[in-house]
Amino acid sequence: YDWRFVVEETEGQVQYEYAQEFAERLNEKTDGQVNIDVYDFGSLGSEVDQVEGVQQGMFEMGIISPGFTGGLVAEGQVFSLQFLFPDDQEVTQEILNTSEALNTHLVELYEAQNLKPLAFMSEGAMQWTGNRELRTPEDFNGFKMRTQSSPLMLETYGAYGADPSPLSWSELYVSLDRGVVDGQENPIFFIEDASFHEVQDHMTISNHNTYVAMVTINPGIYNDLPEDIRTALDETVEEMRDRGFEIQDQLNEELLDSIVNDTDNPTEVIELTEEERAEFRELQLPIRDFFRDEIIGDEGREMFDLLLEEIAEHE
Ligand code: 6CS
Repeated sequence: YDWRFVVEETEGQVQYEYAQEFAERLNEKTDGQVNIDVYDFGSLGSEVDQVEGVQQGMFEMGIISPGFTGGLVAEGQVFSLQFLFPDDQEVTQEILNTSEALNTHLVELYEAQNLKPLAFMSEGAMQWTGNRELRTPEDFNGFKMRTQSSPLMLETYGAYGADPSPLSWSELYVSLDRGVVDGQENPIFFIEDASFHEVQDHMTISNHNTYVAMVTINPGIYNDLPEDIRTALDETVEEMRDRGFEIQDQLNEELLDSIVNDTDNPTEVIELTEEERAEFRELQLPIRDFFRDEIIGDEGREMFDLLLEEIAEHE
């Protein structure tokens, strides 16, 4: 088997490092029967093109951010709801690993669109960067916020009075530099590695959401695998759960230091207090109802209600 595994990130970033290690482990487990080439972001089109590539089987595997599938599987936008998962990243990863709502119900909704999520992984807590200080919801008034292509983000950022616009990350650095957009959200490792801090003067440690990505495979490819290969693949997915967590944890920690110590590109870093975070959280609560009542269907509601229960059990 010669597979193409496409990721939305480049060397040194979480998805790429995850995919490389996944490829090595699966190759070893199958005595060389499965050879995976990892394709980093850029050469194969936008994030949305990559989603289509996995759906069509042009790429056997891909790491996909649900934020780029908002038009395809409305329920996947659950990951754009801010302040939904616990702040503790380990607890959140535990929910992502074990949730029946996600690993059974949401997976089925994706499978109906010819994408099979094998795992949901945290790439870390998300932070805001901006060309001005972002400390209160009012600071977002009229703020041109870059988002992924998830229609629900119009609501989540609209709740702060911001003006969200979807962009591929390939265009983000230039857009921030030229003021086409005023700011963006991402985990710290990505802000540093994509050098957004060079063109943004402020970073807010808001931990307003967890960046979740899905490790996916084309369902036709998966279903046609002989049992021994499929078992090896499933085992690799299990082994990589902890590794994925470790990779993001280490990168997020190391690269925060690089942002703080980059004297050539000074960035004012502020950390929100719990009181300040509560103001944002309050404004996001009605968006959950909007998502539940207006965006998703009956199957989606079953998934979402179960997920809320699972989260409550972990809190
Ligand atoms: O902001 C984005 O769109 C990108 N952020 C991450 C952490 N990974 C890939 C994604 O395209």
